[in-house]
Amino acid sequence: MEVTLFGTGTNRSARCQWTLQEAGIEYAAIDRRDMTSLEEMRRYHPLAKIPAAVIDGRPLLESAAICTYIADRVPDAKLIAASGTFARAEHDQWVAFCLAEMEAWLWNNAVNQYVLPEERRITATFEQNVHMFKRSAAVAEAHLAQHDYLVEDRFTVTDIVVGWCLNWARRLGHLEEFPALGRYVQRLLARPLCALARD
Ligand SMILES: N[C@@H](CCC(=O)N[C@@H](CS)C(=O)NCC(=O)O)C(=O)O
Repeated sequence: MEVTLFGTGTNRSARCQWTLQEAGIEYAAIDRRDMTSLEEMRRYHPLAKIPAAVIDGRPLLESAAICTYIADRVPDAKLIAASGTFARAEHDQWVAFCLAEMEAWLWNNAVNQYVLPEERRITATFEQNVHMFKRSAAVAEAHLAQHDYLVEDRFTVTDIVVGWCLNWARRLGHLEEFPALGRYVQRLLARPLCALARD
């Protein structure tokens, strides 16, 4: 499997770096200054975002899709349940829940704090976004108060995808009222190959 990953560091490309490491796949990592404003990046991601990957010659975008595909391609690494199993449906559930019901709210705040040029930013929904994030985080909190990991009670790629988002929330100070999520993120950070930001 030949993989080129665009994006390094602790941004969302960390999900892909971590999955590749857990799967034991060597890969080429590409990073340049201001990469997301490079026109050339649109060859790999139409919005010039990171991460983007080229896997066996074909471009693939969206961190969760890249991670899921890598996990599927390396079954011996046991990072994901087989397609068609209920555990696989739970993976899809948590990934969709993470991206749509948790990460989107945090991203909206980021977009209006430092991604968009100042004249396009809207600050009126900051508090509401945090409220909506926390409403969903309570769902993950209830699950992780009973389980160490999200699916099959073992570490999987689902934890890599969701863990990145929850670690971002921790760094923003949004996990204080969620002790199980705090413990979960620490459990992930303690893993030797973890690529999440520690600060
Ligand atoms: N849903 C995408 C989000 C990708 C994304 O927004 N990446 C950020 C870095 S973490 C980025 O490229 N931001 C630059 C921009 O939005 O212009 C994924 O999970 O891959």
